[in-house]
Amino acid sequence: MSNLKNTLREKIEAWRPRTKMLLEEYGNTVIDKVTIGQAIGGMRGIKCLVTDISYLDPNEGIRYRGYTLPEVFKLLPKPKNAEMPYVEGLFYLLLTGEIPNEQEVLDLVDEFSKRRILPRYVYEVIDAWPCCSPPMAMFSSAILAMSRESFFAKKYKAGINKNEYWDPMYEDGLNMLAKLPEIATYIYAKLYREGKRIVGNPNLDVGANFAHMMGKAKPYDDVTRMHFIIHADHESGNVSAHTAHLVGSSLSDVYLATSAMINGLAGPLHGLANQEVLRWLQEVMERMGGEIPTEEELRQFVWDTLHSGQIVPGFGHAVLRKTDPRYMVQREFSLKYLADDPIFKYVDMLYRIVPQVLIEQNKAKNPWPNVDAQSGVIQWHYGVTEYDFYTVLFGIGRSIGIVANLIWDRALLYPLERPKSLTTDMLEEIAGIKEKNLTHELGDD
Ligand code: HAX
Repeated sequence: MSNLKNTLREKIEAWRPRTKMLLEEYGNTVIDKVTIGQAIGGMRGIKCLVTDISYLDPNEGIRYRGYTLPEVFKLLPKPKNAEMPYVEGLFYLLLTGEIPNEQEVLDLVDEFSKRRILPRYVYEVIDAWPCCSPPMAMFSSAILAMSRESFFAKKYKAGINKNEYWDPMYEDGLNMLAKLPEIATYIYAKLYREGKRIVGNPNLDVGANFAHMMGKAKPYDDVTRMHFIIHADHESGNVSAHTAHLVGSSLSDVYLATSAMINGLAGPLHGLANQEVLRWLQEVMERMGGEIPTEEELRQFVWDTLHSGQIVPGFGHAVLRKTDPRYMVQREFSLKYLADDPIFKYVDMLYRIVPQVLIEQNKAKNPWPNVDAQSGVIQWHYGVTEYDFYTVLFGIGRSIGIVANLIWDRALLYPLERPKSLTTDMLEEIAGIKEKNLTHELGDD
């Protein structure tokens, strides 16, 4: 058994009594009240999910296992000549809560490398898609197809003890994560490089191998590491993480749950926002004939977008109430490497202008930029200009947190997720307005 799996087994055994005690002795303790506004309004702020992988503070932003992003980037081991840490090290941290040492990360690099080869039929599933299909749909279908490889499904059929569920989930999770860069780069080659694929190099870590398969030189390996690390997790309530948790709660395997989460990530209010930012920027650039607009011209463009009933992609958040630290990590990188790129100049201007406009409009609860306002521009700078592909990159990163969560969901035996719904009549009764409405309808006031 690998060191990581041994460490994880010890952690799980130590953790289980905590969950058991909370359930058995404090199961009736009230956490929060639920309002009608929350029930109709997308369940904002209802505290009814549990995860120890990450926590999102509205003002501070994300912490992975208690560490802020700057701490994660500082503490995790880095490859030689790299500015960004190993992606594999982040997976170790999310899974165990511990910062791995160099050797523990190298062992994991080796594990990922051994598990990365794709079954032949996965290429065939991707090839079966007609030309110009959406990359996220192709990505989701390739992951879904691999459900036939699931150890968990096989073990379940054979009658596994529920205390051991997490073990085949771990195997499935690592197998799948190791293969995602191969799938993504194959889709990229098929859609945008006439099928000319660069075969992976088993001697490289995930970040460097992804850059290699995309045909990109340094520092794209660091761009990849940074991108996958900042997108890995954002606690459990966002659409992608929540979808994976919900689907996994019916004991669906890792492939089924991750394919579903990719479908949720592909919506423009969630992960697709990163490519929407680029599409929207192209519109501004076209309108300006390639010239950098003045601040006044850009402000007018933002207002025109809002007045036409559209959203400004890359700004706002359902939980955050300050600038997203994931945005700041990328901004710092961009100020260092992209400062003279005209497209970064646009983004820099938007950073100053959009919040002012959204504050003036007085609708968005959070006018500040989120992770998606900056990520696409970095890809564009390094020659990945096919912005339809950007959410696939987000999907690889997010899968790292999804797998860590799914393994722990099974380890702690979290049950089937099944909240309760009410009808509008019932809400009106609770609000005490049902009688009033009826009288009004009868014209009897
Ligand atoms: N542009 C225009 N209007 C916005 C806005 C934006 N960027 N952000 C919020 N608003 C509007 C909402 O549409 C809503 O309007 P209505 O009352 O007319 O429905 C109002 O302000 C209140 O919304 P909110 O409570 O502040 O925000 P929500 O929790 O409802 O939604 C969203 C959060 C992220 C979906 C929202 O801010 C948005 O649409 N942003 C743009 C898309 C985007 O960048 N998405 C990515 C978010 C991060 C992420 O998940 N990455 O994957």
